[in-house]
Amino acid sequence: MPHDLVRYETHGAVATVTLNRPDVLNALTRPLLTALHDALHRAEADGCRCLVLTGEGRGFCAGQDLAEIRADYDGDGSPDLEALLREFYHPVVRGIRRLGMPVVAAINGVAAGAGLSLALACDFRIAIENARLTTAFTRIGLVPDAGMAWTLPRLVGVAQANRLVMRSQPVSADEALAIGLIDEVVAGDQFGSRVDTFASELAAGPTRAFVLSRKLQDEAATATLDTLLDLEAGAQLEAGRTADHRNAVSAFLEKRPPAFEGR
Ligand code: LHQ
Repeated sequence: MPHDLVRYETHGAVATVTLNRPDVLNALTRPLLTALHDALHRAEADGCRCLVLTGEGRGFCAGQDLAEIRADYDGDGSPDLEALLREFYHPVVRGIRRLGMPVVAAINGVAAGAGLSLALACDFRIAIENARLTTAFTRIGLVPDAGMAWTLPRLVGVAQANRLVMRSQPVSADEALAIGLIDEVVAGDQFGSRVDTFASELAAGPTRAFVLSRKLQDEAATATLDTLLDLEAGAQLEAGRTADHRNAVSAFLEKRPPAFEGR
């Protein structure tokens, strides 16, 4: 992994991936996005069962590093943002949505632009109480990217998504919770321990069922009911053949708590 643009640590079955450019609120550069993509694969290779994405310092992520792309605007003034997205952002977004374990965004501070997009691509969002969230894109004359036009309206509805994108005002953690943009707000002194507990609980869960559920719900976004019913039959066939399912049924019938192994 190049340098420590992204820190990767494991505790038990939880991988924590920390964006590590605190001086610029963890703004995203090409090398950082590559390192993030590598870290996702590493968590899978290590057999982890939950991944936490967070930021070093006072920010979660300020989106694309605008200084990095500035040079692209010299010359004829027509930067190829499509190539930047396709080559560096899209693999990360797909990597998160297809990761073989649940993913938690631990939003430790401001999240802006594609930084917010990354948080929205995760399965869960826990924010520190003083976090601010802003789409930021239209403020610099861009459209939402890194999947936000797909994730945002699914979380908060089209009207709120439209307001958040076109007005682009920062939203507090409390407002974000109220509109469904995030799942929890936690006081600063309890943030780390709450994230640890949340992630450990997920890591002790039925990992295959979690991942299949995410996939099914993503597919449902564009499927007809008939198509979705076919997809759910296939997913349930697979879930039904996991050891976790069989063991959990036995545990229920024997009136003891299940012990999931993620397979
Ligand atoms: C930054 C950044 C930053 C560089 C803070 N870059 N340095 C776009 C283009 C192409 C293709 C791919 O996709 C995208 C997606 C995008 O993400 S577009 C959106 C890009 N992000 C933004 O427009 C957000 C820009 N940042 C801000 O509006 C503010 O910094 C926020 C609201 C995030 C935080 O405000 P403050 O808490 O007041 O912090 P600050 O502004 O003082 O920032 C601290 C430092 O971080 C500062 O550097 P300095 O040397 O003065 O201490 C900023 O220049 C630097 N920084 N964001 N995106």
